[in-house]
Amino acid sequence: MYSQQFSRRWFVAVVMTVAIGFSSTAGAAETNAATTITTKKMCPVCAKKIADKVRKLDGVAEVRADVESKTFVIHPVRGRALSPRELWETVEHGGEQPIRLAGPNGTFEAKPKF
Ligand SMILES: [Cu+2]
Repeated sequence: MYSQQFSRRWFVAVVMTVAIGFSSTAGAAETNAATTITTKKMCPVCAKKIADKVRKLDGVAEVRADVESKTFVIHPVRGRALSPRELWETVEHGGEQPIRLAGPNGTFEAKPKF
């Protein structure tokens, strides 16, 4: 009797933790999701130049370039949406060819239309 009640309480506690954890993750994804752009090649010089250009775009809070994985991870200012097309073009104009963009608006393997 005692142990049954105990395990039921435990079960409720676990379910609540999972629910809270899930909803806070979902909330973060809506308002502050990062965009990851993968490029065909990436040299350190272009990576830095492109990161500096992307960082200057309106609504961008933080950019990290990783030469090893050929990716740029772009974080928006909280609550701001970034244009996948503008991000793609900024990387392209900086001298590297994007091959994939994954962000809150979806995943693209060609230049997004918006
Ligand atoms: Cu380069």
